[in-house]
Amino acid sequence: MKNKLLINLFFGILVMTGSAIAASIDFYPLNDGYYTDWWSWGWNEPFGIGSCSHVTCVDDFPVLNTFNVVESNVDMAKETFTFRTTDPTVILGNINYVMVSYYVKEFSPLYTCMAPMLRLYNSTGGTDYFASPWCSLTSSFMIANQIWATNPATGQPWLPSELDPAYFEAGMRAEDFGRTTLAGANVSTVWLTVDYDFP
Ligand SMILES: [Ca+2]
Ligand SMILES: [Ca+2]
Repeated sequence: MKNKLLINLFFGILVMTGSAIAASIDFYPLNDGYYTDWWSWGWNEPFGIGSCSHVTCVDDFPVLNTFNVVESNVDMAKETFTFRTTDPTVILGNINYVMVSYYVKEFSPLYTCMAPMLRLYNSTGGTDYFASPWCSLTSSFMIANQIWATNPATGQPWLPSELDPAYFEAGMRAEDFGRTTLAGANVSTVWLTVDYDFP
């Protein structure tokens, strides 16, 4: 409700000025998705009690946290998550892009390659979509971003309803790339940023 009130205030200002303002909203992991091929490693937060589950290994906030991870060096191993939508109706205007961000490093110096992926659902089931793999991961954690400017299932701009946890999962696949580097990565955090314009 607070967000809606803020949006309404902004909307009022925009009507007066007649110009659009870009805004963004972040979404954090909610649950394990369809794929849990990677393995979870590390303690739970905040006090190191118990081991993290897949989703609790990557839902950390602040996002630059290396307390726990999911990792794999198995070629074609997939891992996906659903994301918490604060309230999709706060997105009133056109979505410019959906960006999936990862706090990621290599699995080991020989295993440095993963591809961002989405799993999207419609009435007939789920389909996987892959971006070009990243094969230059290093021993240091870094933020890496994958922008999906349109929904790959439709080729059209994203709609807020398509980001609902029932329809949208994002994650990654360990994969070899031309066999010059081997599949493998270590991911500590995954999150979404939705960039949109107020109408
Ligand atoms: Ca966590
Ligand atoms: Ca983590």
